[in-house]
Amino acid sequence: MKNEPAALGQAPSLRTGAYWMPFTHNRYLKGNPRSRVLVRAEGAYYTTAEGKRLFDCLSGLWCCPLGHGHPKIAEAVAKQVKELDYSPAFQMGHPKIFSLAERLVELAPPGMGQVFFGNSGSEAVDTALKIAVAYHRMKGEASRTRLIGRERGYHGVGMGGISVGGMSANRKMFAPLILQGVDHLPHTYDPAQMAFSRGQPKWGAHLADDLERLVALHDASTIAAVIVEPMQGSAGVLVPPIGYLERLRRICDKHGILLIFDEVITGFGRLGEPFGAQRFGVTPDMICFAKIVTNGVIPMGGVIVKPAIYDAFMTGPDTAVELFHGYTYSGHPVAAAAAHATLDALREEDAFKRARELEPVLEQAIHSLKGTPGVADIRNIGLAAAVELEPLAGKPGVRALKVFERGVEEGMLYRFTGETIAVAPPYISTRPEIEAMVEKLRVSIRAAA
Ligand code: PXG
Repeated sequence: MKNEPAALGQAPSLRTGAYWMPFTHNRYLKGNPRSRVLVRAEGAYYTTAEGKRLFDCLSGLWCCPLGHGHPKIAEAVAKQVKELDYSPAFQMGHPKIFSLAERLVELAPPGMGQVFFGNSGSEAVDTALKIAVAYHRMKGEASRTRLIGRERGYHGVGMGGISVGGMSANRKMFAPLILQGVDHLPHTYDPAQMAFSRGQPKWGAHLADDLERLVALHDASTIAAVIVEPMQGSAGVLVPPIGYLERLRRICDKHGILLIFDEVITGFGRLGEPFGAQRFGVTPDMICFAKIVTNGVIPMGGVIVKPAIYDAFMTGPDTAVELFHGYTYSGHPVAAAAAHATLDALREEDAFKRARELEPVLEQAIHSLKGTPGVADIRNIGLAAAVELEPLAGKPGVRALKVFERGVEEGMLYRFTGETIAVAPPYISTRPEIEAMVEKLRVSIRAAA
């Protein structure tokens, strides 16, 4: 945990004005940027422009669980750039993307068949929504156009994603752009019933029955798909109640509605299994993925679909394009090489098992924060946890910001949004590192009172 000499000569004089930073308080950060500028990363640690080492408590933004600078991935990327740096995505392919699709299908729960590639979680979600609507049309049910999301859901920032998403801050500014014909299930979080739950809350499976209410309201013949995150990540680790996802699956089956799991965060071991689908024992019709598929090194996302969905499009003359959708960088060779190396490393390092082993360590440590002044709730599952803070009077969000800033002083890069602090440490973390992450969080919360 030794800090390195300041600046490393890489950010000598920083001009910040031209960069409009995403999901960031630009003015506040630019007032004192240096502690927020990262210049290096290695393993589970970042180094700031001030030379401070920070433990990577959220694995980047949930995407780098194998640690930074992974030699296998770095090597695969470098080799691919020299061998085949780009290959046209339309009407052409390259060997690594065909074999990657096959590997992803194998990793997914039984019954999935094909993979459509994009470059991010947002693209994965918009792709899945488009496939859902087009699928019903191909099947002769063109009236099935309605999409059902969930309150507090986060499905990226595309027009489709914000429409099915359920976070008002991400929607209200863009209200005229929100898709028509979208409805939402209630979220499953009720602190009166489940505060300080460990893993899945016992209460709340019945909330899935709200889908029956929406079917009665709109009629099944108008509904294309339901999209949910198996575990709501961005909303602050909201864990599905026991039996909830099973019930959603049953209701979707009963009414011919496609079930989409947005596994952009829960995919590739975050919950100790390849996907949340396996962790919860529920197989959706489509799985959106991104992030960990390349350990965050090169952008990649996509959708894994059941063969029945793919097959529905494979009609008409075989010289006709079947789906009018795709991106210049769909199945990018360098991303594909990074993904192969990531899947190799996940297997060789027995990473899903490692995540499972660390789950109780994180659970025990994080719940020890119960009783710390200012802590309103603690939730965890897999190698992910969130601490909900009581807002400081008249200053929404400021307590979490203060915890974050103190965390940086303590050598920890926590993720703060609203009143929550989220952690999802790398799978390569050690037990002492996870315990230290939580101890420093205790110190930081106390200091932010
Ligand atoms: N779906 C889900 C479930 C996500 O969590 C996206 C889609 C969008 O992915 P892209 O690659 O387009 O950003 C996400 C992204 C956080 C945090 O701190 C979460 C995300 C991104 C950045 C920060 O919780 N999730």
